[in-house]
Amino acid sequence: ERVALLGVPVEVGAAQRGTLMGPAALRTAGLVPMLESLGLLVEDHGDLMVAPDSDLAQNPPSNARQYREIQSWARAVSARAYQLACSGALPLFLGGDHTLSMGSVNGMARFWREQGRELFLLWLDAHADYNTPSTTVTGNMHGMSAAFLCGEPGLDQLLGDEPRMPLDPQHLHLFGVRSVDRQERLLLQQRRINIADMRQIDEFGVGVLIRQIIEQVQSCGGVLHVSFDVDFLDPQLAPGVGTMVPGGATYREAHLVMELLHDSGLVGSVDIVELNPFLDERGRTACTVVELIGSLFGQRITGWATPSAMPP
Ligand code: DIR
Ligand code: MN
Ligand code: MN
Ligand code: MN
Repeated sequence: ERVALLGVPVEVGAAQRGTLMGPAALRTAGLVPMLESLGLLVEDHGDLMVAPDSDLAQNPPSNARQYREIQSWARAVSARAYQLACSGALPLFLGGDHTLSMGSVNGMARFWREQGRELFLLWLDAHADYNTPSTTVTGNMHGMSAAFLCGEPGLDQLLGDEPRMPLDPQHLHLFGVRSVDRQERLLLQQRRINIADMRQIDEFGVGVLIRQIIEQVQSCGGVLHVSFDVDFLDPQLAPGVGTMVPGGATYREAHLVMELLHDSGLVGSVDIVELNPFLDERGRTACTVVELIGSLFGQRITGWATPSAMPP
């Protein structure tokens, strides 16, 4: 299997600078040799660069900070995602802040639509990222990615000539949520977005909840894009993020999520976002994230498959 890495050093979607160093930190933490040790053929496409967009015709929406720069990134990432998917590789996007997904998921959605398969989106995140320019408190665009991808209005010209492929909101699964803004919550309710919040994870466990999502995708013949915001993890485990929210996923919960996703065989593309090496403790978060990517790509504790049934 071929895995195509693409670094996307975008940082202006978040409040804190520093996520532009994310791709470098993941490479320094040994991402490529780790994937190769699993028998994968890794193509590293390096880091994407963008020129400031010349499309200045329309006024940027208010309450969307750094709109023009994000617009350049989103258009370029969407086009590259589509291209990489067409090459037959499994794209792994290294962020960068979570605005990266506005491009990566859009490009993957275009590819899978042409293949006649439905795209599902698993959003591992402390936040819902379901704000629009009308609901946002901060104006930071990384808090708007999931809403944008579900076709919520307010950023309609963001992708320019790049075909926009809005997802069915029922194909989005928010997972690990523990911080939602007031107006954002209303929108999530109105759209009946699927949410496994930390309360549900505490009660039912990640095993049950992830299997439910996998079953939905399987029953539709769908394919899954995994968008992993590093703040999904508990801050004690992953301090290298700009917005730490207590009460996140533990080390083993996160690995189990990744192991189950790998075993499902349904993952077609992945984002790793919001890693901020400037705030990290000597690369600790980057190393933890590389281990988790290992589980997502088939690393096993024993080297053989763990039976999914309970032991007799
Ligand atoms: C907050 C924080 N909901 C916002 N969002 C994110 O700014 O809209 N922080 N994504 O990482
Ligand atoms: Mn996020
Ligand atoms: Mn987040
Ligand atoms: Mn459907």
